[in-house]
Amino acid sequence: MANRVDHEYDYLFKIVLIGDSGVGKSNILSRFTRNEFCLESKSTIGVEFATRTLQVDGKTVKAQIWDTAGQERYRAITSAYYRGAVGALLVYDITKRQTFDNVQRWLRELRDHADSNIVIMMAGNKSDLNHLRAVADEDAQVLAEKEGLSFLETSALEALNIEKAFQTILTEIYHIISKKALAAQEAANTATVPGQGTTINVADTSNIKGRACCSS
Ligand SMILES: Nc1nc2c(ncn2[C@@H]2O[C@H](COP(=O)(O)OP(=O)(O)OP(=O)(O)O)[C@@H](O)[C@H]2O)c(=O)[nH]1
Ligand SMILES: [Mg+2]
Repeated sequence: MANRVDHEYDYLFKIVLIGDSGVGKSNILSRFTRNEFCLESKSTIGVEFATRTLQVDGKTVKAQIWDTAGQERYRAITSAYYRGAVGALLVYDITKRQTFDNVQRWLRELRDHADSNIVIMMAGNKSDLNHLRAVADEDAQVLAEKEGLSFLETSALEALNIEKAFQTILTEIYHIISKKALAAQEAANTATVPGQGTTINVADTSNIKGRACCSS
């Protein structure tokens, strides 16, 4: 319809994929957005993004997921990549210890470039390769707890926990956003002097609906 003005979604959330080269970021993205997996995928060059719309707590949420190369020399300008992101999926490969050791480096990068309220989920990918495991599930649990991250082991190949990882991030973001809107509404209500004039609701959540949502 030409004159249709309403959006097809209630919220648009930008999520970034980060982690070392080869951990499976691009395959996690293609599994989640197109239900595709490629055994011989090439390293990402520059930035790509894909979207998927899904239901979160009864709201229609469009997830816009950004993907770039883990390798420094192929990466796009960092600040632009993180700008406006409200969630991050930090991926390591359970068969490569180095990619787990580098999680701290990626957390530092998030701290330097992303919003301080960004929701972070750590994903130990390639859980189908359990026989080649180099990172114990418990080690990751400990790190996740210490750093205050959510954590799941995933397999893009077997489509294991991919949905759950994104659902968890999106739900957490949505809860933060709706709590903020509620707090703003309460503040606006208490600021009104009783019996004088009309209460104007300045916390109308329609302001954030259908727009890239920034958590600041
Ligand atoms: N067994 C297994 N292999 C996987 C899985 N996910 C990705 N791979 C493989 O790991 C390799 C690298 O995957 P990519 O998705 O290209 O990795 P990436 O993190 O995007 O790498 P860069 O773009 O270089 O940063 C490919 O050969 C994939 O087929 C998984 O869950 N299980
Ligand atoms: Mg890639």
